[in-house]
Amino acid sequence: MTNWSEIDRITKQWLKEAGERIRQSFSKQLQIATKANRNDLVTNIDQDTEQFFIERIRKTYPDHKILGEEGYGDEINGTNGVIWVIDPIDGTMNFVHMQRHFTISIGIFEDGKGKLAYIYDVTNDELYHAMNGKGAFYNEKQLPKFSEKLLCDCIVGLNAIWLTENRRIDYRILIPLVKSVRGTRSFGSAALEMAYVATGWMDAYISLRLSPWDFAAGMIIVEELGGKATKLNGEPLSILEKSSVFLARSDVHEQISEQFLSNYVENPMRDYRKKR
Ligand code: 2AM
Ligand code: CA
Ligand code: CA
Ligand code: CA
Repeated sequence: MTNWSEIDRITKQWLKEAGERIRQSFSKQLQIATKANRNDLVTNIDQDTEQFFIERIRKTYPDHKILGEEGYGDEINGTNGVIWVIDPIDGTMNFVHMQRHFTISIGIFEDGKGKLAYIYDVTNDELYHAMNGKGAFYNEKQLPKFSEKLLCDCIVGLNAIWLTENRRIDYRILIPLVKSVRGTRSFGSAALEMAYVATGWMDAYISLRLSPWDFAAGMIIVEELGGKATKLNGEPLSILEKSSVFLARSDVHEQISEQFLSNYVENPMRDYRKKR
């Protein structure tokens, strides 16, 4: 039997240690490279942080598998067993430009079911976390389950890029939504924005293209609170594929789906596993 409390304790310790290393790096010269395009950044700290976790997981839990953005983990072809889904720095552009508003995001799954989740705001030393069946927390404080809310009182996390011509969605689909809600926000770290939905600081988050390491932790935390995390067409998310992501308290999820997303069609995205 997997000892989740023990894994929870040790992961929190590792997060504090990795966070301290990252904060130390603020005073050092970064090595910055680009990936798919000139705005898609990666630094030596993204890579070091992923390796930091992978070394420790492999040593402590040799039978666990790891899916990490920077590719030092395992090739994952199915959801059997325990899988750690890790984004060592979510919001690399924020990390490079602002030294804030970025997180370490970790979701841990067993046979496809979300068990533990961590979104660690490194600069503020704040941890959003959840254990399946045991609740979701902001630092030590337990978060309340979601209550109902009117759409006109909602703040939605949404990147302005999805309101310009793009390959993933007819940008006109989201305009009426933007007009109907109280406001929109874009913080540049998908995981952090999902954490803000969990705390109730925002009410929904939409992205048209995320990878499993972007949404793994946020999905577990929001579902633990009775919220919904799906693709924009309502289909379930999978840690084996990239997709759109739509996460919200459940009544808001329902209202937005019915009123604004019925014309949305999801195009399958290139398998992230074939990119490496
Ligand atoms: P990242 O910083 O780990 O790459 C902001 O753009 C959010 O979208 C971040 O959470 C970022 O994660 C994520 N994202 C996913 N794919 C991206 C890409 N190709 N380029 C930039 N950001 C991406
Ligand atoms: Ca990245
Ligand atoms: Ca990310
Ligand atoms: Ca990242």
